[in-house]
Amino acid sequence: MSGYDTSNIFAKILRGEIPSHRVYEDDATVAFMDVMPQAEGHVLVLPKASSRNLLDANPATLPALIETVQKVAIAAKEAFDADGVTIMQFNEAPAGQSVFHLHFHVIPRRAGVPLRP
Ligand code: IU
Repeated sequence: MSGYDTSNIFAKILRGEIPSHRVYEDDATVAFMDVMPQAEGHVLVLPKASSRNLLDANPATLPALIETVQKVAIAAKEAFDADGVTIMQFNEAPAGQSVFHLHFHVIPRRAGVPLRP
């Protein structure tokens, strides 16, 4: 598979066709709560630019994206009184990607609490 399908669920969220709980937004990026959180405070960070995943992203869009990942990670760690933050990102279905608009998972972690599957 390759290419960008504009009917993916995150494209619909970005267009405002489906609601989301947005926690951050700027000109280039958006962050919203994951609907099936693997731990309390699980946030997804996306570029507004249409990229299937990291492998096909325009490199020029990446500095803003990683800056938002860092901002959200710091804020989520504080907000959820976490001990650390797991950041994950998957590329193509065999690697675990299920929604084909580039996104980073930002997951606050507490000592001794495993991720939910
Ligand atoms: P993945 O990296 O593509 O595997 O992750 C997709 C994530 O999108 C996953 O954690 C889902 O719980 C999440 N998600 C969502 O937040 N809202 C939705 O409507 C759908 C998936 I579909």
